[in-house]
Amino acid sequence: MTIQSIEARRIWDSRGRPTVEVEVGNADGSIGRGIAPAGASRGTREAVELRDGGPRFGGLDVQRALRGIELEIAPALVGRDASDQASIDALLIALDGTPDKSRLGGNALIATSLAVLHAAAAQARLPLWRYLAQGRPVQLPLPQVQVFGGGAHAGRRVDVQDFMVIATGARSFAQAMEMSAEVYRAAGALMAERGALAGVADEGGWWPAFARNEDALDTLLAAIERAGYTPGSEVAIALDIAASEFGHGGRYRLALENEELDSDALCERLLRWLERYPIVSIEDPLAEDDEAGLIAFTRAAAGHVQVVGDDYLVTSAQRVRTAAERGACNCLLVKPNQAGTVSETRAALDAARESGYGTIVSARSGDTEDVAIVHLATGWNAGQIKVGSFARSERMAKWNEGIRLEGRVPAPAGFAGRAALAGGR
Ligand code: 2PG
Ligand code: MG
Repeated sequence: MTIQSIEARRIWDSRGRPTVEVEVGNADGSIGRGIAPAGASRGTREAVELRDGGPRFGGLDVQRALRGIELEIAPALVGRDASDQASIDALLIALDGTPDKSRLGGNALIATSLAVLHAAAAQARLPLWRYLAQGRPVQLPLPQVQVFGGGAHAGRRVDVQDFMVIATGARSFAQAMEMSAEVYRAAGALMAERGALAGVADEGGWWPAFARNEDALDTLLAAIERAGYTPGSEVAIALDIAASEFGHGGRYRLALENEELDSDALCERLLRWLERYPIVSIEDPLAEDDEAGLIAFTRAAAGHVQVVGDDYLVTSAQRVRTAAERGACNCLLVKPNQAGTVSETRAALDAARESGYGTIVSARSGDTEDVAIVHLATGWNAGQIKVGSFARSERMAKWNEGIRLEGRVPAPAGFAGRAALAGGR
């Protein structure tokens, strides 16, 4: 069955910014749709988004990306078989011709690549997760749910970007949602009692009106307890430090504490947090350019905690292999738009698995109603998923899709649960 049409359009993401949507139509009438999300805290080695610049929409319009799809990508793909993802992605990479996908744009490429994947599943008359599972048993992923947003998602009100919870005691995806909902609600109540409730950050987490980064941790711990859960065994903490946002060249500037730390001092600070709080997962603890720091931190922490690479690994199979050889991180954050195509995303996930790393499929801070990542996380059996907080429909659409899928995944596979965490705490 062949691709008959490719349509690209500008739609709008959860921050009200332009983004790319692609619709692939097959000869049998089945269609697939893909949407590019957008990050705010980005690794420097991510596939580059093509934006127009100029005065319109803060320079963020995507007309050039749409034109590239129309004039170059569509003519090359029409007549090809949507189920041949590998060769279509190879063609997209060759057409673009740059190492960072900056000519046609990572946003154009990932929207197209995802649309082709959806079209292939539609043609096979299968839901995406089932198409990807190819008959293998899969489990619903263990979710990381944000409670407070910070960093680049909250005007840098606090330095740390994501204060999240993991329902380590949950026995199903639906139960993990219930437990996360109670903690999110309790955290909101605590903020309201202090007169510190001030709306939400970009991913729906409560606005981080805190005087110190550690106050957010204390409040998160209090929220877990107020919700009636035992910290650690029932609900644990996950952090995304997103240290590349406040550190370069081994110097880290904590604006809230008005402190400058070197790599060792930040490591020590974070290791102290690991002792004091029930933290089971910590992402980008050091900046992407601080490999020595990441290795040192991993050596000290990876025996009992998941150390996640996002900016540092940028969903690249090659970077995962190198990191594994050098002993940095033990878990990969999988973001399809960092890689730029579905095949490269899958290759990074495979490399992580081969290296004994955990894997977390992740949304971006600028996202849409698209629920594809829930299908990727489930169908690829990634074990974990990160979507943002427990509010705003671009987030809830994904959590709700997970609940739907859980009803369909055949027993006894079920739910990955805390066993999916790397680092074995
Ligand atoms: C991250 C993501 C999601 P962004 O850093 O992990 O929280 O943020 O999409 O802005 O990179
Ligand atoms: Mg991150």
